[in-house]
Amino acid sequence: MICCRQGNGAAWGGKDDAGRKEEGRMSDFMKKFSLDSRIALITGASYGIGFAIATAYAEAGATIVFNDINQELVDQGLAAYEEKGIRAHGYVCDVTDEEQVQALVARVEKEVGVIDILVNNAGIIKRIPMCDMTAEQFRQVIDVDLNAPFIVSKAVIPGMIRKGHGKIINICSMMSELGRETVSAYAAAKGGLKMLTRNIASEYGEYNIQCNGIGPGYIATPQTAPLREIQPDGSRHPFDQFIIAKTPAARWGETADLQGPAVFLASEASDFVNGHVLYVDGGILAYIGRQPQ
Ligand code: NAP
Ligand code: GCO
Repeated sequence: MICCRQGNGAAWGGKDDAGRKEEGRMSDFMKKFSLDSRIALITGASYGIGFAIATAYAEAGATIVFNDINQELVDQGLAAYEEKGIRAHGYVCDVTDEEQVQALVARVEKEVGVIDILVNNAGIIKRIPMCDMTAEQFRQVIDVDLNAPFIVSKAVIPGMIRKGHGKIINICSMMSELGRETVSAYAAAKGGLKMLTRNIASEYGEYNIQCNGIGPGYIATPQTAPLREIQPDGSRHPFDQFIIAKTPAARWGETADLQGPAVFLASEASDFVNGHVLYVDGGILAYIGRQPQ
């Protein structure tokens, strides 16, 4: 089978030995981006970014396993996946509870199979001025956004080692690099998550496990809805306008913007990418910001 690089993109489709393009066949090169026969656990994926990543993984051939914090959300998620023609496996599990996580992974390995891909997506944020924040509130954010990725990664790595490969993707943030008012706990957690990503990459790379991060910019999900509320006078939220000015793409991200990067980092195409945080931010981190008109 010949794979040639022509301007018409023929390199992406297979050609038979007679040089005829075989319609619909995926070239050997493109198979590197396939997730066929892979089992992917995406935490907190009943909706939002996790749901979008999971649907992309299903499209790429993976079996989808997700958890959420209560049965109602899991059922909501199962229905949402079914609406997209995806038969997902949903489980109730609080990712901050090590016993629940260990039990979840054992049950998934028994009912579905050993996990090949983990996306540590579940997360919370509390927007409170630091000096008004209680230590308990700070701890709650660290618990979900940093301790939980440690707990879940620790639970799935042994299976990945047995299998001889694994992909761990931590959902970081602009706050892995930048601070801002009222998000001290979240920034501390996401900064720590960047370094946990690098450490997992360092410690388990020899087992053919790659651990990378995705750093979304400002994405339109329930988590950022308060920052985009239309004001009583019908104007856009000041923060909404601020983000538009800080983003070269001059728009909020959509969860769909994260799907391609997430598939890449979960596929064999990224087997030599390890310990990297891929920022999917429309250029925010590169940009000083649009000057006021
Ligand atoms: P979201 O809409 O708030 O969804 C977060 C999901 O995590 C929800 O399903 C939530 O369930 C679940 N979750 C929270 N705590 C949990 C726990 N202890 N155990 C299990 N599940 C739990 O957030 P999102 O915007 O999709 O964000 C997803 C991830 O991307 C988060 O890590 C967030 O920090 C990160 N991120 C978001 C943005 C953005 O602009 N949206 C940008 C950068 C990074 P509940 O409904 O019960 O809370
Ligand atoms: C905030 C936002 C951000 C985004 C995201 C940016 O209040 O600043 O919620 O933290 O969620 O993390 O990458």
